[in-house]
Amino acid sequence: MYYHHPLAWHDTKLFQVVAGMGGAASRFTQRRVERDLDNKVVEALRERVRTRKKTFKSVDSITMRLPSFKDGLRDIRDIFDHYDGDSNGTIDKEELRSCLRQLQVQMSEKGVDSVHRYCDIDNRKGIQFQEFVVLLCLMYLLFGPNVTRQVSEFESVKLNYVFDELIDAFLFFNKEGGGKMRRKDVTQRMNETSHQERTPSHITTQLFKDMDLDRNGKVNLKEFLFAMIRWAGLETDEDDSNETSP
Ligand SMILES: [Ca+2]
Ligand SMILES: [Ca+2]
Ligand SMILES: [Ca+2]
Repeated sequence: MYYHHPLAWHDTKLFQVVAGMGGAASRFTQRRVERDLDNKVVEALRERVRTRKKTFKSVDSITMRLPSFKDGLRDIRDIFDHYDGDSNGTIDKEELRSCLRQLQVQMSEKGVDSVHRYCDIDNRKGIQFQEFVVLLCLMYLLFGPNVTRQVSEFESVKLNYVFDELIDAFLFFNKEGGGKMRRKDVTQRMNETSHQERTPSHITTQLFKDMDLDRNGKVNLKEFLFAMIRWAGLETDEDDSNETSP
């Protein structure tokens, strides 16, 4: 037997296990945050399916709206710039906190952190402009039209209309509002309304891949919105197309 100095315990197996738990715990928290917000979104989507008339009848009718999405969403640039206090092109947690406070979204500190993490979709840390658009649209879905009050009344009406259409575009593919679009939903919807020939499967496959950012075989609303915003061509000066994943 030899004496173990307490400080030497960081060499032990147990220490490695305990230290490793930090990472596991944060991954666990991340998954829980993701799931909690996904569930809230699904609740709101289902409510919407129950209470609203359908907006879109075909994929074409959605595609045709892309230019007007772009036009409508441009106004968000001003909101983004306003809350990006240090003008570094990224909304950090502190900036998001003050943003949501001013948009009168009632949320705990933890809630804000969750939303910040949830909407950090790409590989650049923090919330960049396109992610901010997704974030506002989700807040609109969860907290109602007051979220856009910061812009002028006219712009706010316009913006809410665009958000409604974007969410309804998702519901075109996700009819029940279950929150998870699968590849077969895309294939099915793209072919049932097309007057032309079937869309080749490699195209629908690629389309789905472009949307399914975490590659889990399902596209949720935030992934869908992020894709729509990119397709609408809503980019910032410093954003360019090379940031999309290969
Ligand atoms: Ca900033
Ligand atoms: Ca980001
Ligand atoms: Ca996914």
